[in-house]
Amino acid sequence: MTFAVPDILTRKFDKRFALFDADGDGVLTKDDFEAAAVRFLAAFGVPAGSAKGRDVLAAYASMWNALIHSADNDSDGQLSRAEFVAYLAGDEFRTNGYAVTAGRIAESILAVCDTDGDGRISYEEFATIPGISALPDDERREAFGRLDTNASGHLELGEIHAAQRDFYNSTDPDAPGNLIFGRL
Ligand SMILES: [Ca+2]
Ligand SMILES: [Ca+2]
Ligand SMILES: [Ca+2]
Repeated sequence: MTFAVPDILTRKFDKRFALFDADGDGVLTKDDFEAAAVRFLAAFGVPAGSAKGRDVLAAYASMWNALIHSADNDSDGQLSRAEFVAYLAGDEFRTNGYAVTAGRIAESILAVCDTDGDGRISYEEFATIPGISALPDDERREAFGRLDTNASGHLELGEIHAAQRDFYNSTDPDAPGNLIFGRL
């Protein structure tokens, strides 16, 4: 399969790849996804064995299983950057893959990040997310402000889904969700 992946998508998927590649060895493995889930839970003090913790671990495991099943073109049990980018840019992910992978993660993430239980994500809750916590404050505030499309001062579930969908699907360079992991 050869097709040109739009540059904007390549930049976003490269960024996502680097965030998933917990041990930085340039390939994604099952261990990277487990480590990402564990790191995320630890940032919010959620035990891995709790109901919320198990949901998050299951969501990351499900994303890994979908990726390795669909994207591992050379069947070596791990994902190269090229395999990862080609799958995320391809038709299968865009039509079916998103809901069961990134979409599911969005829902379990809200459950964990919403530490005060008001059903939405405050800036402080947002700033605790690994990957986002490492951004400079001005970049993080810009991202939060753009993602809060109804200017309520919080991110609601609809905004989180929209942000994730923008990030994975949109080729619009000004889509707010492009900034979910910081500037491109
Ligand atoms: Ca592979
Ligand atoms: Ca909250
Ligand atoms: Ca909002």
